[in-house]
Amino acid sequence: MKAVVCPFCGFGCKLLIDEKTLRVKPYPGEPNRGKLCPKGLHATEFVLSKNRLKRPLKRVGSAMVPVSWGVAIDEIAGKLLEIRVLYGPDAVAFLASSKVSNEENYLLQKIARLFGTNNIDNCARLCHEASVHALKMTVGAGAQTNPYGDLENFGAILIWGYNPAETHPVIMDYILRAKRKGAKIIVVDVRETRTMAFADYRLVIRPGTDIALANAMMNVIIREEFYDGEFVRSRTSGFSEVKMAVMKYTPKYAERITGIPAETIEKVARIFALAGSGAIMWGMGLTHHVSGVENVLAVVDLALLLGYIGERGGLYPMRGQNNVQGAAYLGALSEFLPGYVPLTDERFRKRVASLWGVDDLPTERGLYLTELWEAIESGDVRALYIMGENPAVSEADFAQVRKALKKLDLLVVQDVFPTRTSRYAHYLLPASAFCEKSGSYMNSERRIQWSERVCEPHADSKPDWEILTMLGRALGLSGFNYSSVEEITAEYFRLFPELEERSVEELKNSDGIFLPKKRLHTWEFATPDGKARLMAVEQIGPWEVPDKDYPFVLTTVRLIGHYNTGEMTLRSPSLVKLMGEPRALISEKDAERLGIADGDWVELETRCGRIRMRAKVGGVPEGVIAVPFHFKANRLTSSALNKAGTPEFKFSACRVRKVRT
Ligand SMILES: Nc1nc2c(c(=O)[nH]1)N[C@H]1C(S)=C(S)[C@@H](COP(=O)(O)OP(=O)(O)OC[C@H]3O[C@@H](n4cnc5c(=O)[nH]c(N)nc54)[C@H](O)[C@@H]3O)O[C@H]1N2
Ligand SMILES: Nc1nc2c(c(=O)[nH]1)N[C@H]1C(S)=C(S)[C@@H](COP(=O)(O)OP(=O)(O)OC[C@H]3O[C@@H](n4cnc5c(=O)[nH]c(N)nc54)[C@H](O)[C@@H]3O)O[C@H]1N2
Ligand code: SF4
Ligand SMILES: [Mo]
Repeated sequence: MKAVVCPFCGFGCKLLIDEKTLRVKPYPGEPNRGKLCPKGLHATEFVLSKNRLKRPLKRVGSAMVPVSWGVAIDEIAGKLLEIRVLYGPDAVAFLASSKVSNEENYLLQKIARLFGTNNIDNCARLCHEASVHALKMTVGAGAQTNPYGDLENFGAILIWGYNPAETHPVIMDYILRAKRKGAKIIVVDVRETRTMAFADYRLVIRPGTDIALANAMMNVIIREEFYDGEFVRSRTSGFSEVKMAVMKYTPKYAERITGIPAETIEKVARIFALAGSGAIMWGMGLTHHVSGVENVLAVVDLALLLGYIGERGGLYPMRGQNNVQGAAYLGALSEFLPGYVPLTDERFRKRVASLWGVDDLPTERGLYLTELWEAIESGDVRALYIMGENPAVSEADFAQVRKALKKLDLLVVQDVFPTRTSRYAHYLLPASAFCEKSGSYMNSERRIQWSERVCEPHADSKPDWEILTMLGRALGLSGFNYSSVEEITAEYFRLFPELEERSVEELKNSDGIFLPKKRLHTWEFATPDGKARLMAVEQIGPWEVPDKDYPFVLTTVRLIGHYNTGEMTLRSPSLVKLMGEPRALISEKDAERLGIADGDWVELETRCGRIRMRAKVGGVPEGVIAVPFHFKANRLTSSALNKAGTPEFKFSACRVRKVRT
């Protein structure tokens, strides 16, 4: 049996995989403590799929023909260098992957920066980047503050725009243990989620009105003097601005905006404040809005007012993909160096440069993943190298993305499968799957875990780090002589003072290492003055509001057995069987008015496009339609971005009609 990090969600379970049968059992130790969800249990099925990419392919006319690794890598490097000569390094962009290891993300961002550009990003941009920005502004570090285990010690858990019963099922075990010990569970969502079934208080809120609710809770907490005065005085700044800002958000005022009764707001504010300790866990219901950064600021303010930090509480922006935290920490973001260090931090930048054998690195922020498509349209970006991302499905308004992908002079896709994105590729490179390689991954609680290799790479595929080592060498970059993944691990350990004394062996023989440490901000915040900054925010509306032509609010959600763009889970027979056909949720009242019965086909249309699927009646309030995102939802969503560059996936004006098909 080998211990392997689950290739799906950011909770970061470990799987025990049998080398001969590839059967999966749960790892008994931390963090999953003998538990797995259906995706983890069936994680090796996609590895055995007949659809796997077998060898490098190159476009010749409309066909993809096999080529050797040597030819593929040399030609790709040659074209990248040619584009750099003609248009400069910023005409090339790289997308790293939250699905691959720390080492592999580290290598791709190293290639990008040594090549001369900060155009390196990953799907964190589509996900929790708003949380990263808000946390940087307030507490100084853009990550979850406490380990999962702390949840069991808190008096209340506020779960906001987050549905872990489907998206991080194993963390429900921690949440339910906390509940058994007496913690009050409060859930805020725009619909009745599976998670709500376990809650003591269920708040169904109007989409996009979360700031009004958070401000109203703070209004009650300040008015009734339930906040932690000592903590606010000694460890934060900005209290008077927040106090002023929330004054007008009385529960009555917030009721009109959020649809939640004033008495409920009051009650929940008191329960959360009087619990004495508490966690706020949040997900895409907060970040996927044009107000994403401000939404997160509002809930962080709420926690800070109560002093819910350190032993007394935690901020849990629950990370999505199995290595999204690692990809970001290792520098695969266009505005940060490794460790979320700003590009303008000259001392650190020069230190990284000297480790890589050069004088300096580019300092100007690169393009966000979500800004690429316009830059391709305008001719500013000519080449795109994508490792393990599927933007032709995962990006908002994907018709625009697909149009842009067609315009590229060079598109390289490195994936385990042919994908919707790889249809536009000039070169398609077969990557080995998670259990065919070893390396380290970082989960949502910032625990770095080692993942062992279980079996040989499929056909002529190669682990991503090997492909990138070849690419780095072909580009003539210095220091790309790695002959084992451990050499790369040891190199990235040198970037972080907390890891300098730790060894790869120690990582391999433990339940993981927390970076920078288990619990953040217990005594001091990571800000320049050591204090947290409370940031007053006002309710902000969506980019487009429903009107008479598009009267519904469309939101997009996740289902337990489907994963993101479906490339992996739709190739797992057990999961496909478990899940059945996707449905669009519509309320009983709306369905009745439009003559829609359970299972009828409906057409959903927004200003971006239209799709057809079967309807499921119930589970959402009047005026809201919820569609699983894993299929074609992004034909509908708008590409309006928030301050962190994340699209408004959770709010589009939409119309619905019954159709015959
Ligand atoms: N099974 C499964 N698990 C996954 C994934 C998957 O695809 N499938 N993906 C992984 C990834 S990448 C991520 S980022 C995480 C995401 O995990 P979650 O954040 O839990 O996922 P979502 O279902 O996208 O959104 C959460 C909730 O936000 C609610 N919501 C929508 N709009 C609003 C709003 O305006 N306000 C509030 N308060 N709530 C709102 C939705 O109804 C939904 O229940 O899951 C990870 N785990
Ligand atoms: N409407 C709507 N859109 C959304 C969201 C939403 O809630 N609603 N959520 C957004 C969020 S939170 C996210 S994170 C994004 C996710 O967006 P993506 O990251 O684009 O989606 P994935 O399906 O996770 O794509 C991962 C790809 O990596 C490949 N892969 C897997 N393992 C490996 C490997 O070892 N090596 C290589 N090279 N490739 C590998 C898979 O085959 C797949 O093609 O989607 C976003 N889009
Ligand atoms: S909870 Fe997440 S990490 Fe654990 S088995 Fe399920 S998908 Fe994998
Ligand atoms: Mo995500």
